[in-house]
Amino acid sequence: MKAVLKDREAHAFADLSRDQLLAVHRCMLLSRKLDDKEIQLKGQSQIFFQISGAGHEAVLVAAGVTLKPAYDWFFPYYRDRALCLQIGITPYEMLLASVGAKDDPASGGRQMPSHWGHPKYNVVSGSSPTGTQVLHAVGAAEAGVIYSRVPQIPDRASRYHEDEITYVSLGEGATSEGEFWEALNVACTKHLPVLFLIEDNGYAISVPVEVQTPGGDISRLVRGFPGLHVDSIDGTDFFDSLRALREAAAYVRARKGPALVHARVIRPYSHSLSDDEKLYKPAAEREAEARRDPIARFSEFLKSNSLVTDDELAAMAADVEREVNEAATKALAAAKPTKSTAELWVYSPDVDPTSAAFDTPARPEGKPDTMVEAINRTLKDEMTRDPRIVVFGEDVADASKREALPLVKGKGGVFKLTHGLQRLYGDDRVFNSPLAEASIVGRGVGMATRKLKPVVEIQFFDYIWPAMMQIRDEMTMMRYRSGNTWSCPMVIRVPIGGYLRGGGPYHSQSGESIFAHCPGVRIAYPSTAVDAAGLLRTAIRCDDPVLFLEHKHLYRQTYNKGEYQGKDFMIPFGRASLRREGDHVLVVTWGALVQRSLLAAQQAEKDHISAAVLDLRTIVPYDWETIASHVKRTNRVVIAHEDQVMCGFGGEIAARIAGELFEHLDAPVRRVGARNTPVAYNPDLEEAILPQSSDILKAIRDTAKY
Ligand SMILES: Cc1ncc(C[n+]2csc(CCOP(=O)(O)OP(=O)(O)O)c2C)c(N)n1
Repeated sequence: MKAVLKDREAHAFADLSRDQLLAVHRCMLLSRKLDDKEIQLKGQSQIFFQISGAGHEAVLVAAGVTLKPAYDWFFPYYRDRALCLQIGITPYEMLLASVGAKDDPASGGRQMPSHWGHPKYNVVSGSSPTGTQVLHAVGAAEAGVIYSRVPQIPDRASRYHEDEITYVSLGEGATSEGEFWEALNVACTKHLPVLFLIEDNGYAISVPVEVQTPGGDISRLVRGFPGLHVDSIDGTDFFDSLRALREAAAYVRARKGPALVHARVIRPYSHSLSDDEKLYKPAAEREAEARRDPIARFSEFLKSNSLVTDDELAAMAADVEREVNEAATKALAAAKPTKSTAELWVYSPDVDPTSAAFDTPARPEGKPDTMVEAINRTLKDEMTRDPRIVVFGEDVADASKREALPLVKGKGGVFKLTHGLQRLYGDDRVFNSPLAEASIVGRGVGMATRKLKPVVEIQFFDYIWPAMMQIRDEMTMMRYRSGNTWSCPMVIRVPIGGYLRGGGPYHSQSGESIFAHCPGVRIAYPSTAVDAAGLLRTAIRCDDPVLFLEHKHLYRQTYNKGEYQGKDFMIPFGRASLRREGDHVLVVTWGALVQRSLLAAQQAEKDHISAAVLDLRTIVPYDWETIASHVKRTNRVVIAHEDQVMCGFGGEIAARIAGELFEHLDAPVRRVGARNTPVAYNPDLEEAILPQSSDILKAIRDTAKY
């Protein structure tokens, strides 16, 4: 049959053959029927969650037709079923996710269905927080640019394409998240090849767009972003969508900058099965939406242009139905993950940072370094060794203005830890970020999924909180939720802690226990220059995300200086260091409390109490075996940390000692830590709030009395 395209927009796309147009229709139908099938299965309790892509199909198939799977990169949100079908994910694979099957390629039964992921097509695992994915997309796009600019990366040719696009989608509601604006900020500042698709169905659950967005029109708001190509379309119209996406993609492929397509769509199936839109959407509005149904519109187009008959459409629907039913039957019978596999993929199954491979010999080089010098040297040596390492954060570069660099000494971080890195490794690998912590971590996640090795800096622990969502819900969970198909090994270096005499509530915080509560991250907390170098190298070379906590007060002390132990010196994680021998009491400690514990132990000696001091060095994992072996010997234990006693990490250790070593205890486990207040500015108040040597000494004496 010859296509007779009467429709004005359709004329512009006569390059699509009849077969291609029918395939577009079939894909939309398949997407809708899969939603219907899932709804049925959920009603039968055969699956456990459903969220539909109904009403979004036209713009998504247009995106799928435009973009290139396994070439471009995809960060789709949960409505993007039609896109994922179009780029190659099969109905069976989708339904494997619905039933939580072992071989679900998106997650192995870890993540809800419709949270797409498929390594074969460069579809990076999605999470559920609205909007986090936009920063990953920016990082992934940046990774492509970095691969194109850093010729030292040996296998870079296989890792990027000169004209690749990173696609990311989100609802109009999610554009209210700060992360969306952080992403646009970076994408436009760096002219990154990102294609943002905003699927505006008018509601975020029950909240209408006018309440969400000033003027109710997101594309109007973003038109002022320099270099951003913006288009606003009816996303229920396949041809308008295809035109807009092709133009946007051409703009991005030509490296003119990022693009944003704002597509107005409909949402006929309520937000999810837990929502009933009749509660807040009047019947007339629902009827008006129904008239814009993209599938009905497209079949009308096909019929009115004599491209298909009613019988052919019915046959296509029956064929789709058959395909969906067959896939469902097969998926329902698929193997489920066994309970014994519940803990798989929290951490890398391939690289174990506690293993002997990370126990490399020390080869002392030169005079003692401070912790600052030790970290700086380690960063330099590792960046020389591995050109995939990129360093960014606030103020980490020497000077962002290239013309200034030869004229100045360089900043290199507010504490100078990254000084000289930009000069040595160039501004593609060492650069300042905007003042936006979520974007620092989120971009790192995106880069790491593409196998760069981000070593980012959060300027102060006190300001890590905007990045908490990215740390807790993204960085630490990427491997687990994707069934080990995606991972984001990266390092977040964070200056932490107080004792600054004037640091106040916002430059003195501790809080490692908060992150120890996030499965998937490793936490290192060195107290000496030598440990800082050895643990940082392990952090960089390991395959898991690492929070590397650097105590500001320890940066430039003389008591913890040490010789640089060479370019390959590593300390395995989970290996405590006995800083002082002792028979009567064991002090378990870390960070700035190590020195205070040593001083307390010296004092206790005068009372003939022999106290051992054990520096944990890493919090996750922590060295339980060594703690246990010393507790069995001393039968008395004090746990001393800078963080508040209330919910500090000492509580975890104390509970475990009480639970597993009760028979070996001759005294109650004592904890020493900060009072349950913020850290005050006035030095006397600070001293009263943070734990001092005298507090540890008192605990040692009290414990020794038993
Ligand atoms: C950070 C975060 N807050 C709240 C939620 C709960 N939630 C899930 S979807 C949703 C609405 C999203 O609306 P929109 O971005 O417009 O996308 P739509 O679902 O309408 O396609 C909300 C509030 C969430 N998942 N993540």
